[in-house]
Amino acid sequence: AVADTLESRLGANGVLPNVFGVGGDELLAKVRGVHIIACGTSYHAGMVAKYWIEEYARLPVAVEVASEYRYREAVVPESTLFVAISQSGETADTLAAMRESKRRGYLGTLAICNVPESSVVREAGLKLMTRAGPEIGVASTKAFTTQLAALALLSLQLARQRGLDDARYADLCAQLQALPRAIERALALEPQIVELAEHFIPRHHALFLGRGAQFPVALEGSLKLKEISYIHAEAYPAGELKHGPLALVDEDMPVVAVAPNGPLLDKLKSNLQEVRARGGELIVFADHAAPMDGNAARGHLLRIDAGGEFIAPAVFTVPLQLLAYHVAVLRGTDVDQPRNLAKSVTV
Ligand code: F1P
Repeated sequence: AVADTLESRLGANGVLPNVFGVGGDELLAKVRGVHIIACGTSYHAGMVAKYWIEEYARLPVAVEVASEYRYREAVVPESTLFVAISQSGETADTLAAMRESKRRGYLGTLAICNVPESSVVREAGLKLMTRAGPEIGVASTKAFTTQLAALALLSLQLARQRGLDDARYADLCAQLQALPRAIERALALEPQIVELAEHFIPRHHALFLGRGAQFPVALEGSLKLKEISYIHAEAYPAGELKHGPLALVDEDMPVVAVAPNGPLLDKLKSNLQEVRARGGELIVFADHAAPMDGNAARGHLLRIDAGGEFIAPAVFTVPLQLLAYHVAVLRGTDVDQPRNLAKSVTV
């Protein structure tokens, strides 16, 4: 699904022309800021994009849940792009936020969506379709990774137009080209993840930690666990632990940490040390190149070849989705039809 979403949009020299529709490139060149609005899993995808667009395009980005956005008087600076992300394109809150945005003086509206004939797509000026195919289960999975692929294309296009240097742009494009293969490598970790899932069976709570662009990935991992296994899960930026959630940590609390390689790794390792000191059971998903010394590696350590810092959030999502899936299977819940949830919330 991710390969399909990138296909015919990313060439050897970067993002191809008119990926966002006719006139899209010209409109994006005028953008001076971005507001992203979505619900649930789609909201988490938007949160990842904030890190990408701010880092690579140096444009200010605000991300908000659609159910709040439309009830407050958001300030819209000049030349701001409104981006609605929705798998179904029929989520009532997202649609209502989009209609409200028309009153608020945006430069334009971009829909990132999986259903071409949906209301969100019909009402947007620019569109970028994800090509996830039909989602069978209620909980979004490939919708999320394809949204990340689409948002990565948007980030690259904005970055290029805002003067990102050639070498960096080429490196980011090469990482994105390699994303489908990196996801396949992550899927191959399934046997190890089945074993990890057993640690959650006698448990009622779990904590997920991430830093930087991996914080929204931790949020998404905890949402998947909640949605399909009914285990209470919370996600925090790892540096927030000491500001409250550390009080929850004891030997009954599995703590899942996403530890990619990069400048935040050392910070994360000291956060993990705080968990370990309180007897928490650590399950660490770490980039294969991330140095995890003896102490940092204590607990359960699973190595992942993320294929680069840019695409790492999309790659690390996969083992977290598999973990939620296998915990749910072991607990005997209905993975495709979780209680109380609907695929598309149209009211
Ligand atoms: C938003 C969403 C999904 C979630 C569930 C309920 O849907 O929150 O992320 O998995 O299905 O709706 P959408 O706007 O992305 O279709």
